[in-house]
Amino acid sequence: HYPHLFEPLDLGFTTLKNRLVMGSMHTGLEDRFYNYGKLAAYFAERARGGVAMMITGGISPNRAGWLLPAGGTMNTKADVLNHQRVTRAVHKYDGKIIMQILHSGRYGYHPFIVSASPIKSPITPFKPRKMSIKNIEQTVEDFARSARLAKQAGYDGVEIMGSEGYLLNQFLSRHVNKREDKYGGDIHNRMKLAVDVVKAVRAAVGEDFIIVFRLSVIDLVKDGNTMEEVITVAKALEEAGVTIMNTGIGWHEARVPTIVTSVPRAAFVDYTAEVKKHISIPMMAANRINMPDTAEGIVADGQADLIQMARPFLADANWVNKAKNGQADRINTCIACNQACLDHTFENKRSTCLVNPQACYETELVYKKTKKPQKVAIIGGGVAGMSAAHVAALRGHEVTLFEAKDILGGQFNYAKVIPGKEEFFETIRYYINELEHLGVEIKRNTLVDKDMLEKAKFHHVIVATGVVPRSLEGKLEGADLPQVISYAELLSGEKSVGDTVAVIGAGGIGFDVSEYLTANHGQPLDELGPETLKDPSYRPTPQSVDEWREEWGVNAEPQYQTEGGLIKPEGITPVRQVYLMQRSKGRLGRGLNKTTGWVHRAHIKSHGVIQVSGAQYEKITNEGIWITNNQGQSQLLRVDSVVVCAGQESVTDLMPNVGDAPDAQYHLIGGAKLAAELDAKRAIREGAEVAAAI
Ligand code: FMN
Repeated sequence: HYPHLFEPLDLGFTTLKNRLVMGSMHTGLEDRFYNYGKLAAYFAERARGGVAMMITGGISPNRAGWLLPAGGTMNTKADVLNHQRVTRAVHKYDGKIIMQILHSGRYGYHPFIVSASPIKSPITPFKPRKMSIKNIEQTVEDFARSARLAKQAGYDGVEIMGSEGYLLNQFLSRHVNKREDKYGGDIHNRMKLAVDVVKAVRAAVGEDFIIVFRLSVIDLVKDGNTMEEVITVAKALEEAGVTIMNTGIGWHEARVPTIVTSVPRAAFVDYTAEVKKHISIPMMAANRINMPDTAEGIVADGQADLIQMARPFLADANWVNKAKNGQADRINTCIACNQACLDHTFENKRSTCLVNPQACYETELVYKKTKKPQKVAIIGGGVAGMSAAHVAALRGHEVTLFEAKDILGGQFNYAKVIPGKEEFFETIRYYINELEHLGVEIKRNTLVDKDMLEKAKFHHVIVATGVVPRSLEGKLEGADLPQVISYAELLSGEKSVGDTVAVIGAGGIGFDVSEYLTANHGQPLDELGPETLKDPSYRPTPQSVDEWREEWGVNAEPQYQTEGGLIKPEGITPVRQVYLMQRSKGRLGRGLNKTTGWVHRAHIKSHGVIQVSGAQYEKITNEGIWITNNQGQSQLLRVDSVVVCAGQESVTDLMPNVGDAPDAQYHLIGGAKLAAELDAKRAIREGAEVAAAI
């Protein structure tokens, strides 16, 4: 299986056992010394899963470079001892681990930040101080000292973070570097800091130590480098002593999405391949590579020598072993949702994974084999129920899963048909395969009633009956008209809409629906029909990389000569006119997640969605929908159809009433417990936690 991925890579002084590398992720665990045991367990689990090499989250070489105040460090003997716990744990499983040195420059979230020039970034509140020559020279030494200490701590190498708009990238590009000394001006001057850092690190660690450099192969910001400049830098870094060149994509402040789920798989590999042509050290591809077929194709085609995946290893610690054993269809695929990893980072919470709540909780959420197998009924085959069934069965319980409909996956079946969310298919596929493999008895088309549960004598009943969309019938005049439909009726292909549509409710689902209604890729669901959509093996087709680049204004030419690889986005002709409305005042989509919300807001803007906030709905008639607008005026929006996305209600019919004393123990999880805004992260975690505890 995947012969190119599993061919070892000889680095001269050492060998990587395969081509798969876990990319750097700051999880939050590395910032506190008392979490290093957990950090060690997290990495050990992935080393055991077969990955050749892992890169730690970014560790700053000095205080100015901290991302957050008091972030993880590698400055003292005590740091060395903490990090040794990590390296020893990894080496036990024949894995390699290298430490990333990341100086945040102007992206740091504290008042002592520095940069090439004193220009504030649009995404952080502090203005950096311009670095003096002495500062710069000291910083070079700090990188070297961190690397030397990393070697003492048992790391197999270091990665020098030179992309994503952090300090070295700030020097490399005219976007921030306005200096007129030897560190500013043409690319030879702008790359001096990066080159000096690599030379100093190489001198500090000797020849037999891996140095990876994470190079921005496409900046995606105004004044960013051209490919010619990127190649100049790559060659100089090779010369300075880099062992492996890694790919970085886009600055954090770029207004082009680089890692969210709507970015097609391997969307940036062409730029990596271009750099590879000009250097002779191994080159690593990165970003939105999440399945073995994609990874194998890249190496087989000679576009890269190594594949870095970051979030996919949060989703599945065993990714590599599964690929090796031909079990790709059992991989828990990263859906690039960011909801439990990167969003947590920005909320200052420990990272984990929406589809794998064990990630970064390896020592806390443990699925122990049970000594006393019990009969467990799980009612509801959405992700909450499937997660519970999976963990209960893994632990050796006798599990029956009941689903009222003929398809498992619940709300994920609606999510997967939203253009740009096709990856959600993979989660359903994963769970179905796992449940079958673990011998869970699955009863589809089975509406359970209380009587039946009592008779079947289960020890545990886990109620995961989910939600129904909230209807406005009886609450809003005209809500019972045939042109008024729920998002579920729309996304299941049961009902159609006309050319102008009002969407009531601008939460996550209102946004999703608006994107579906306006996107000019993807197949109309009413044409596909409910029968196709009921087939769990129906896999929607994602947008092509070319279309995606045109939409977001990314230069498709690998030797791009435009600044940062940007071009003017292609004008979009939306397929429908949509009004997206909310009752509350203020900007739409404020409640969307930090790292993905802006992409959704940009999408509806570019697709001409008219945003209406502060709307009071008066009535729906055959002419359209009457609202009282922000200014208190009554207004008719002429629309053919209305899609209601006004939240959902929990289904809890099966829970025993207070006072009843059923034989079985009952547990309520997921949307059935709390409908609010649909929350798959909580649903999957609750399923796992309940099943881990019975
Ligand atoms: N990249 C870095 O170079 N340094 C970091 O410290 C870092 N922290 C990250 C933290 C989280 C929670 C996530 C999700 C990503 C982080 N990244 C960091 C970016 C990843 O290395 C990677 O480029 C990105 O997740 C896209 O690749 P993927 O699709 O394989 O996940």
